[in-house]
Amino acid sequence: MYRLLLRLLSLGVVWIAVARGEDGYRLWLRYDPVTDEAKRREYAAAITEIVLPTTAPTRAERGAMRPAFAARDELLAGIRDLILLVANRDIGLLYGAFALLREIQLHRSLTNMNLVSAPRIQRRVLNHWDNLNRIAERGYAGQSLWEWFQLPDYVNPRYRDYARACASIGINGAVLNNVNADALILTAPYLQKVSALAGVFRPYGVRVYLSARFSAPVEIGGLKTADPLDPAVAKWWQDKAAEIYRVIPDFGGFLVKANSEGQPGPQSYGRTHADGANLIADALAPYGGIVMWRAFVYDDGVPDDRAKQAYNEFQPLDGKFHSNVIVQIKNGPIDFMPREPFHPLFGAMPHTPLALEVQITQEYLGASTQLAYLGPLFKECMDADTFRNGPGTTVAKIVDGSQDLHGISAIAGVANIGTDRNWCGHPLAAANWYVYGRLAWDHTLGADAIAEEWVRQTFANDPRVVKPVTAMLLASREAVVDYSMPRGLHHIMAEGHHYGPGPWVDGARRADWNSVYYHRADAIGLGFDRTSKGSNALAQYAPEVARRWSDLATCPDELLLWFHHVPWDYRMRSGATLWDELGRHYQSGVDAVRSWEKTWDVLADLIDEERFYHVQALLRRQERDAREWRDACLQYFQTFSHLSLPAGVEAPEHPLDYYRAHTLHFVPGSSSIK
Ligand code: BDP
Repeated sequence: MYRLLLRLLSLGVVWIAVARGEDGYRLWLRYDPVTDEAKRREYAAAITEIVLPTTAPTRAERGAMRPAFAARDELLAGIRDLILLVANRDIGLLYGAFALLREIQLHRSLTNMNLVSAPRIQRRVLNHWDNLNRIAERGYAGQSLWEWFQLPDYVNPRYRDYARACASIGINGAVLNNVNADALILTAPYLQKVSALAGVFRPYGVRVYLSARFSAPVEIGGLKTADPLDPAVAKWWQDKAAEIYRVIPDFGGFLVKANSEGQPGPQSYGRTHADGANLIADALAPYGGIVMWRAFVYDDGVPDDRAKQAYNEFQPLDGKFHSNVIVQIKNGPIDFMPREPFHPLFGAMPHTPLALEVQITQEYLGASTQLAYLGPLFKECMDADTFRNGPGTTVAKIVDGSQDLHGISAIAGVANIGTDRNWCGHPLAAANWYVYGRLAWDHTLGADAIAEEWVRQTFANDPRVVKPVTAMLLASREAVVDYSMPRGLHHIMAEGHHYGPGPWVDGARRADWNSVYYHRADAIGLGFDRTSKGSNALAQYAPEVARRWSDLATCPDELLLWFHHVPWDYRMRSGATLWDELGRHYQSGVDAVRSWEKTWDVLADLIDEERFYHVQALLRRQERDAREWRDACLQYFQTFSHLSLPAGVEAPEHPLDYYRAHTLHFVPGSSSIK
């Protein structure tokens, strides 16, 4: 049986704790010396010896070892007190080692420890929206980590630290390039570069995947067509797969964005998404690779509610995908808004494995300039009940495969990582990378417990730090919703870069790129009617869900304006009118940020100077940004409601015209040159 006591050193897990400034580089893996004397003694007693695996597990033992790892404090043969780390695969030992290190960093007792754990979702993947020119689309933490020009000659040691951080929270896959893909990544020189990265990641159990451009056979293959039913096209993908697996034997597969926002796809040839996905999946099948085919589509030609379009295109294809295709669906039906209802496709494709895609990078939640801990957002979707097979058919159960027992399961998080020294830009934004990984491993964990874990490991175990910082994290997502898009409002941000308010946006080329399309403010009220009297998007949900959300009396307040066009004087559950309640939410979002500024200031002596100052400055900026959202949106909506600002809402700093004219330049994450 594989047994070991802290094979950590041989796995290269332990970072030597060198005294240096706290610049955030070490993330949650700081491994600072334990200073508490009693704890030191206990750990020293527990961790004394390294026992390497000697014999392979017997079949019976393997059968008993379903979990990825187990760590136990045990009296072995009555002689020695040992911590045993047991796993059914080598990588499980690494996961177990990291779990043990987490326990130590959290200052938990190792006596009588009995940790047993297994991932619920098989493929726990980061999606890097990184372009080959190193601009990361919607990336707010510097450039792309991948130095394509220098690879494969120079392999930056940072890649290893990236892989370690991923492995420490169970992430086991990385799509290296943007979903708006450049076919160049599939050419031989780039595959050499990808292979070098794969070589660094391999010991950490992180497999590489690539975004494939559907028209690659034309662009780099010299074919006249990329028609999925053309035999020459099929042959091209087969040859390409063979070439890839020659250099990257454990290649994970392809992620494909097709017929969406101008990307090529099978529909360009009159074929379906299934035809396209199956073509590529068949090429990968002999090697065990998979295709993650995105359902993020909305068609300019169909004058229907954008929230309905993915369902319209994909639901009829249920059961038509080959077994190594997984359909990757964003958490909500529009686009990573601060709050969305769960995507209706999760409850509508029982014969197809479905992956959940969440956005770790904060495209619509203040980029890496504002604090927004996304654990509660991820959990909201995972725990949502689709009612597909009666109550309890949650999105998480569909995604982890326990509901339908598909062969593959996957989850994808759009990464927020870049070349910034602290990896994620905002010193508190790495919490989102962390919570994504932890929930991908086990979605039953609480967003609150994970936030606390992260704070303890990233800052300190001192309760004077842990309590207030955890509380800030936990309140942050809702505060961002409040000051930007409360009560179900969505897609009212500035155009292009998406930073800050833009409820007035109405000149974009496509109707559904305009804010006015989504909020529908008029003299009567506010909100998008998606009931049977409106777009009827609600019909895409199970009857239990549709009934609840269709009825104003049972629709949750926080989704009200997503599903209903509501009069300004409508009485909300609170007793306030819609207009007054809207005002209160905008104000309370601002107030929340102000309260964090105070909380943070108290921590001056408890947090290192570098990170203290950085967060302090960003909170100041966030307060200003929150006020801008409030003042811009309320004054804009006031032009429809003709009501005075609700009591308790501060007077705006500037008139509406000021905000409409306020232009930001060079916003990170945006490819625009202005
Ligand atoms: C939107 C982003 C855009 C992405 C697109 C996608 O604005 O940059 O390309 O999603 O997910 O949120 O494909």
